[in-house]
Amino acid sequence: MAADIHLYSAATMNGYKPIIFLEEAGVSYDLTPIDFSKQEQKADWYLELNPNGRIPTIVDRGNDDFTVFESGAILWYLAEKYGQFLSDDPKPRSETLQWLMFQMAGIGPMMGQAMYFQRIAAPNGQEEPFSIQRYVAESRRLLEVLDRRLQGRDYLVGDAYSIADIATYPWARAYPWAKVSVEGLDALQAWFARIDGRPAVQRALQKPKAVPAFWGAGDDSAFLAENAARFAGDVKA
Ligand SMILES: N[C@@H](CCC(=O)N[C@@H](CS)C(=O)NCC(=O)O)C(=O)O
Repeated sequence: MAADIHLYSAATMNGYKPIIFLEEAGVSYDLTPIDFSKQEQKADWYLELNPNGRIPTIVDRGNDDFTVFESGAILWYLAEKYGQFLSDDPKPRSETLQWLMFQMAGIGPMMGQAMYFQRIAAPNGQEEPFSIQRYVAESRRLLEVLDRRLQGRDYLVGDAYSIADIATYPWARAYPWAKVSVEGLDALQAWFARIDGRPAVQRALQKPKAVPAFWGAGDDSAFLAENAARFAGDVKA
């Protein structure tokens, strides 16, 4: 029998989030990797599932093929479906959703732009120091907010690992890829180590493929070239 959840994803910060959830929850799922080099995320069949033409997306075969896009909404949906990683108690539930929104509206977009201007624009001949400075400084500020929140706490909402941690970890942990310093952010670094140590997270980060360069490991030159080439069309002549 097919698994309920059919996930369309790729090896990116947003793409890893539902994979981490599903590995942590220990439920079976089917994963279809979306190949950006073939622009599969813009294909008509995919746009029927995700009008934004981006990953990730889930289809819940166990719920009339109900489709969910936007990684934060996907985590929320999965948390409710499987009754995991989101408290039923109104206050911790609201706190979890607050930190989930903080990731979706802050950490993700800002670190994403820090990555874009340093890892994609610059190698394509568009060095923009003003943009780099803006997004790196804002990313660092947001990581300091996380660090303050994590002082005296194991996870973003008290002692319980939640969808707020699952959403935030891939972005914040990719600070080497975004070239944002975490120096002096001891509580944040301890939280990284705590989540790095979760076997489900390590399994998830191998799917659909491992990208050691995100986490500051391994030689990133091949990945950097491949990634920059994918966006070369963004550069105006
Ligand atoms: N807010 C969306 C962002 C999704 C997103 O930006 N996905 C990227 C990968 S991390 C993507 O699909 N990029 C391909 C493209 O832009 O065509 C979410 O959280 O799901």
